[in-house]
Amino acid sequence: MIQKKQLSLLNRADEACDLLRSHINDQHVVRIISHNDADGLTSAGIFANAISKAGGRFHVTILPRLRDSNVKELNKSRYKLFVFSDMGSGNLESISKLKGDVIIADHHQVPGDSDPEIQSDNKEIIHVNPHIYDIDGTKDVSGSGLSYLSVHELGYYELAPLALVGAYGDMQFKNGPTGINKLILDEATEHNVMRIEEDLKLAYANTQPLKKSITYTYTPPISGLSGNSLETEEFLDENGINKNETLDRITTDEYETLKDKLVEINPDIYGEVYKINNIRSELTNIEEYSNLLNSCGKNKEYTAALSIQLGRYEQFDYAQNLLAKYASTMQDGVEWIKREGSIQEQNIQYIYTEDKQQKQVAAAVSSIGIELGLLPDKPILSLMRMDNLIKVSSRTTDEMVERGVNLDVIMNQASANFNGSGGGHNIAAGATIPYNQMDNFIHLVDEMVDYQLNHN
Ligand SMILES: [Mn+2]
Repeated sequence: MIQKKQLSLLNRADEACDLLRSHINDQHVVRIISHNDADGLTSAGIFANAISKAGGRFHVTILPRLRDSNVKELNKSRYKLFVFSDMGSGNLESISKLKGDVIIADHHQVPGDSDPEIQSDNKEIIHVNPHIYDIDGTKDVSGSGLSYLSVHELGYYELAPLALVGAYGDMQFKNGPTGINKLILDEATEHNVMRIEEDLKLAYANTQPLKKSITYTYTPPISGLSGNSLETEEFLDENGINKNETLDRITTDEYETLKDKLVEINPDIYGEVYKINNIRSELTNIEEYSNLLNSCGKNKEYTAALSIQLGRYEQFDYAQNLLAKYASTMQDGVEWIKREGSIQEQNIQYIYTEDKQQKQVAAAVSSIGIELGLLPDKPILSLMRMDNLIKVSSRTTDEMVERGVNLDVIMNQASANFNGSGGGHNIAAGATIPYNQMDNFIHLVDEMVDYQLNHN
């Protein structure tokens, strides 16, 4: 059943598709600007695929963050259509000054002081954002989902999996797909481009041997094994399971034993898994595909990330190596959290690093630390030093959001207080602040969380 507000969003996305189609027909090169995480990369991948399938041309730029200066820079080029995906809703003012039509497919919250229904006299701006229609952009649809909706009328159902790969990357699948994500999944299974299977939810199931795959599985956590390589090897040996094979290569007996033993530890480890049909085995699992793109993004290998999505695999082995490295960096990060924990304030906690490897995974391991019970269940800041700036990534849990915590608001307001900038989602948001204001920032965030918890 499609709800009325969902229908309004779908209609807005159809307007975006009409605009896109008219520019493709006029043979304009479409300028795509997207985010550097798995969601942003699949957003760009969806637009790029759809445009090339429709016979058009595109030019993609991937950015870690969209600044007004990036938008201004775009005005120097003579593109007739700009597409901002997984970003843009925070830069409506500067985007409205672009000399060309615009599609924004973004699920980030629109800052309170700007009008989401932005219009311009001499061009079209189509803003496809779930928050305009009171749809939860944190859980129910991602940037890639909105990008998929924005090319939906063209009928390329084979792009639906990318929408779910992106949603997974933005951690929207914790309790299975909901809202628009569920609509997209249903459509994907109807058109046979995806299937739902009951399986073990192990990370890297198709590419890493079980001894690593189990160690690297953090969601859902496997108590005693997640993040523990020695214990995982012992566990597999004791149960007579080949630790050097991937999950899809062990015998049926081994699989059944493994399933029984893991379900004893955490029943959530077995359940619905969403798989892509007609694709090379390494990309079958949306989780693994998402991790692959994410590790390309972390290493600024945007061309590899895009060409894989376009079905060109020249850089595939290279990307797989990045993924394996990323997985082991994550594991080192979990060890780091186990060893050092976090620093406690009244209402929040934080970790701080200047190390290049740790910076890559700080935000992710801060969430994993809470999930594995290594850290308390308070909002967490990962503070990463970049010369005289601090890059902040904040994460919290569904429970804290229900109790009133909104990290989007906090990162936006607290950073503005120190001449920084920030924003994102209620459950996860980021900011950049001057290094010499770090302590003040931490204290302000601590007070703001206290306020949100007690005034909601
Ligand atoms: Mn996103």
